[in-house]
Amino acid sequence: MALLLALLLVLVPAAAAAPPNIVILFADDLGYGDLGVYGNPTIRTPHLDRMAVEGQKWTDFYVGASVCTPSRAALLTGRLPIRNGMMSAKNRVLFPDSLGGLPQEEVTIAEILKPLGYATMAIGKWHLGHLPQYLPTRQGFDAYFGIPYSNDMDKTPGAPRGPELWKHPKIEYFNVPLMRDEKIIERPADQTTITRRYTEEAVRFIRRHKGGPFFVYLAYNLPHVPLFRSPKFAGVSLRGLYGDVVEEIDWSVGRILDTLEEEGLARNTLVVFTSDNGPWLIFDEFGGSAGPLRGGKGSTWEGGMREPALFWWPGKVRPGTVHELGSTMDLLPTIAAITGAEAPKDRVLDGYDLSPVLFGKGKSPRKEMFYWRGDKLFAVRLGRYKAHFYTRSGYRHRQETAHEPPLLFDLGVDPGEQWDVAGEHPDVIEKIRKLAEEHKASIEPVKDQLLERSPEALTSRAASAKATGGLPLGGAR
Ligand SMILES: [Ca+2]
Repeated sequence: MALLLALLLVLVPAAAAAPPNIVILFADDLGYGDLGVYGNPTIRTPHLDRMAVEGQKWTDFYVGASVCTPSRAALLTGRLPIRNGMMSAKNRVLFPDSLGGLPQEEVTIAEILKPLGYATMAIGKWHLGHLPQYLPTRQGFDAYFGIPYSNDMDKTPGAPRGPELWKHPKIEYFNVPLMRDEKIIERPADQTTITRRYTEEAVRFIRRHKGGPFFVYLAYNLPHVPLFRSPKFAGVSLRGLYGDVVEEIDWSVGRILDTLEEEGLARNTLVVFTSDNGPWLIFDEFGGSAGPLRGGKGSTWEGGMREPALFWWPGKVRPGTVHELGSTMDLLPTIAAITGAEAPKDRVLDGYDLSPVLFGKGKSPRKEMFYWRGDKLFAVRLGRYKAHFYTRSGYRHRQETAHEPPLLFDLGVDPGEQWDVAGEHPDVIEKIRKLAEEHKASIEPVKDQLLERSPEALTSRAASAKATGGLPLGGAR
């Protein structure tokens, strides 16, 4: 008995100190207004709503950029993509003919967790470089299962022209590869079953590593157009095809939460859900909704970069709605703080530790948000105010509009950015101007990773753009 007690005394503190598992669920092009708990009247998301009720729902949570590649780089590194060349004036994202990717010397969340013995897996869309040296397996992930870039890329010559392409998409229109680790295992990827298969991979990985600790980064490649869902989800949503797709993602989230509970891991696992950028509005009902926010994907209006964000960790995350500022760039420092991992100290990080807010012990250290587009700082939020130095719609318009003085919106009362109050607050504008100048001075020039593309691939791409009539799916994203 004495021996048993002594053993317990040794074992109990060790168990209490075990670092938590981390699961990041990252949707693609899901808007601020697309979940039930964020006010969507027709898309049913009971599992995500449950995450919000049992955990924290953030109302002012931002991504690092309004399109895929730079936003993903920001989440995984805790840095603005302008600092590591993952944001470019010319190309907005990486393409199948791109030669660049997230530089090897960048440190990802997976890489800070590896020294602590975490099993790490990336599932889903990567979009940080498809060449071998840029794959997840070279950035701290033990395993990978997913597509290396967007689900609308690599269009085949037989793909139809015009709206037919996204209104009635077929697997064979998009020659997107599905990879396991560093090998292509299926091409074109069967996108109708892809959300289900990502889910099964995640569930299997969690079960296999239930002894912990583990880190799962599951980046769904939907609801980015073209929209696909399993037969089981066909026609289930009042919101049409887009709603079906979001409801399948919600099902997936439910499966993952259930698995954590079934395995007794819920109380030692932080689950985060958010999206990489706002809704792709040029696709009308085939894109999502930014709810009350202005603009969408591709723009620095709130609709482009403010996202749903849910944090779930029963018994640890204090349930409630949080109106403070947060960002995907804060995930790396936050995860470092709660696991004891070491965040890199030899470079500028743009993230903050949000754990005081998650645990109900303090305020968010984040007071500002920088909205970059290409190589230009378009807007800055400081507290409740946001100043736009430049504005430009997400797609279609070729030119930006410069604003002097900048447009100023009080997001506290006007999250839809409708009423310019610059005339009433010259002091606020001066403060933001100073902050913007200091911030810009901290950015050092680096190699543009999105710039280089291979000439042969460009030729076949030009042919494919011609075949699709140069419509949005063939355009620059
Ligand atoms: Ca996206």
